[in-house]
Amino acid sequence: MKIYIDGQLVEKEDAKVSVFDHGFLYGDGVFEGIRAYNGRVFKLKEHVQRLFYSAKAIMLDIPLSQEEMIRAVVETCRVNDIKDGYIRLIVTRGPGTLGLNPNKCHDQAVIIIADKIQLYPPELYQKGLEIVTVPTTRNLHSALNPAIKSLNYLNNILAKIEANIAGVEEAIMLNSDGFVAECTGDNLFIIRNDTLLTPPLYAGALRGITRNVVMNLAEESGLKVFEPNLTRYDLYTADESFLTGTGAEIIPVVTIDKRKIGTGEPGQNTKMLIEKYQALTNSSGEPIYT
Ligand code: PXG
Repeated sequence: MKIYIDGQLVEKEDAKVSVFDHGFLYGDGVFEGIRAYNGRVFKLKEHVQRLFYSAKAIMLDIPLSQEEMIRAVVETCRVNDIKDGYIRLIVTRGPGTLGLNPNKCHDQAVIIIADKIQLYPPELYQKGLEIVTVPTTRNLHSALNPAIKSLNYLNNILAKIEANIAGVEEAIMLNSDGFVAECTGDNLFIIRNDTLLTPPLYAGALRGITRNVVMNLAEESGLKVFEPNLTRYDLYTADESFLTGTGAEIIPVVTIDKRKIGTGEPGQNTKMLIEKYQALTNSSGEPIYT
């Protein structure tokens, strides 16, 4: 496997960052998780744009243009013979001193890993997920805005630990007002009648790229789409629920805090959206091989 690091494609064993890198010392950096389907990188432009927005928010200069980053991702996929894969894009503040002052860092590291995709077990998609709300609330947007996809994921990891302790795979995080924000690595949706609902971004959700695609697919399919504040009561009384994310794609949710959602089986609209999403991922994206 070849890793892109600072403009070079090097063997995995040689792809190393300094222990003084502030990405390692402080989680000072940004990242993206992207997927390739059928020889194409899905929504690459959108992911690269979000990476640059995350970087801008933390005043991190990325030493490439967005177009150069797109070309670097495609090239990294090509040399690794990726047809279906998972791409991790990382930009760190670079090596500095032990103090947290970012001005001491001058050499941002740009890393691109293009690996085989590790799919979730297919049973999860057929049976649906059981998830719970957890005590750890989502970061305040006035503190570390959840829109920034930073290397500091401890907020989400704490919630994931709480989900694991509760014996489930994923956690619903509320914000400090008690409204639903998102899950640890996925956005959350519910369906009631012919309406698709997901929390507004300011409730503390990442501007998910899958979230956006699904909202468009839903509208095209005649569902109404709204982004109101959602309470746990709204979740418990929904007809259907699912999560969206680059890794998970669209995964049905069948219980929340032990309350059955709808019939307790993946819903019809959810299944319809899964089909449409699969059709789209298999037929669009930035070509790796021309
Ligand atoms: N919320 C959070 C906190 C995320 O980290 C999403 C929502 C969904 O966003 P996208 O743009 O992917 O639809 C994410 C993305 C992993 C992994 O390894 C997690 C994500 C992406 C890729 C891999 O768990 N989360």
